[in-house]
Amino acid sequence: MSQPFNSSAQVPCLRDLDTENGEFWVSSPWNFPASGENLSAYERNGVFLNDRKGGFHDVSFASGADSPGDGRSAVSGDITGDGMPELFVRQAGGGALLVYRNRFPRVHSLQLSLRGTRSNSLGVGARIECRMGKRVIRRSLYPVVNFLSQLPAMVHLGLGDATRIDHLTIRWPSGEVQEFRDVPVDRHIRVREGEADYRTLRKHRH
Ligand SMILES: [Ca+2]
Repeated sequence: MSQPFNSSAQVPCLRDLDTENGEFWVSSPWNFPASGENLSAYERNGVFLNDRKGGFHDVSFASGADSPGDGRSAVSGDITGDGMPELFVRQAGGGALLVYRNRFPRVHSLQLSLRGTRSNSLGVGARIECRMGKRVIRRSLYPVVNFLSQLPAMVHLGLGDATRIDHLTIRWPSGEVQEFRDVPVDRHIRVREGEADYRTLRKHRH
């Protein structure tokens, strides 16, 4: 349509609809949620579990998050304070916002926030490397992760059964590199660029 930001615009249907076969027409795209129609044709959302061997398991039904709604974005973040991120799904039909509490078996984790001094203040663009024995996890801090959705500017590291981090390395956008050894887990820590010690903001609830 020629005026996508005109919320009162109406576009007439171009031909007769075959309603018996489920065809529908919504004359303004702003009216999809109100009309109850569903652009995804009630296709169910999918959830896939990383098996850490290069594959994924389809756990859509088992997770309970296989909503038939018209999903637009999904992000995850821990709102219960136990270190296990919840799943948030924003939909245009079938419920505007779905929140799925994380009931997977508890694993160890670390939340890491950054405060830049030479770099930008939230450390956006920093690269984080986490070593535990032979296992290495690499993440970048980018708080924008999905369509019209945003998470706090932190990195959430799922650590499995590891109870300590041998080496935690932060490569700041400024080029500064900081390394910490033998870092305890199950907490939210904050690292300030250039400071020798990190600060523990909160320990995860048990
Ligand atoms: Ca949680």
